[in-house]
Amino acid sequence: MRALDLLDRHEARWQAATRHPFLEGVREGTLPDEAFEAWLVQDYLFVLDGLGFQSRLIPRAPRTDQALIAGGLVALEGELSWFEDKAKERELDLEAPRHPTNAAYREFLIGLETEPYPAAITALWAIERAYLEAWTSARPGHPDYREFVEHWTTPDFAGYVSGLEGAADAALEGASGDERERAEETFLTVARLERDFWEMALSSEGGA
Ligand code: HMH
Repeated sequence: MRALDLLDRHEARWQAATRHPFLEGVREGTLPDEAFEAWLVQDYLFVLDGLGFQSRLIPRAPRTDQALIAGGLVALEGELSWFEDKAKERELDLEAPRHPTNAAYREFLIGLETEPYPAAITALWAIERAYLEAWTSARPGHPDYREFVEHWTTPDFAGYVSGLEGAADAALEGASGDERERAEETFLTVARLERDFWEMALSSEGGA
């Protein structure tokens, strides 16, 4: 099994994770402000949680993957500053509580610590690939949101996602049947949580 096989096998669920009315709203400029603001605040908190997950993954990754994951970690830290700037421009408070959907995603990330490495790296690949595809579907993006679309569709980011795919493929290649099953399970959980994340944002009514 290779990472890309998971996309084929679970095409409908992957579509639901990466195509969403939220993203159409970003493309067309029809998104309610509250939805975008709720997404922005919650995604900042998600990236903070991602920083924890990714830093815990480095010591147990094979040597060949450590530079890739550490590079991703540094990019996430920079992304937090970027989110802080974007929140300031919109006068948003980033010290909000996590929405239950985001709290569930956080628990999943924490749980990945006890999953076999092939499952954890497959999850990381799926998380990043989901954003690459989702924001690509919103291209070029309404001018109000264009910088967000550009942020997750750069060649650099696409290159990072390819690197993660290679790491996931290598880990799956050497994985046991049980480990592959765990990887498929974490992939499906990422797909569900990504879809829920868009739903969360779109159903937010003010006071994000
Ligand atoms: C919900 N999924 C979500 N937020 C993100 N920032 C990414 C993936 C990409 O890191």
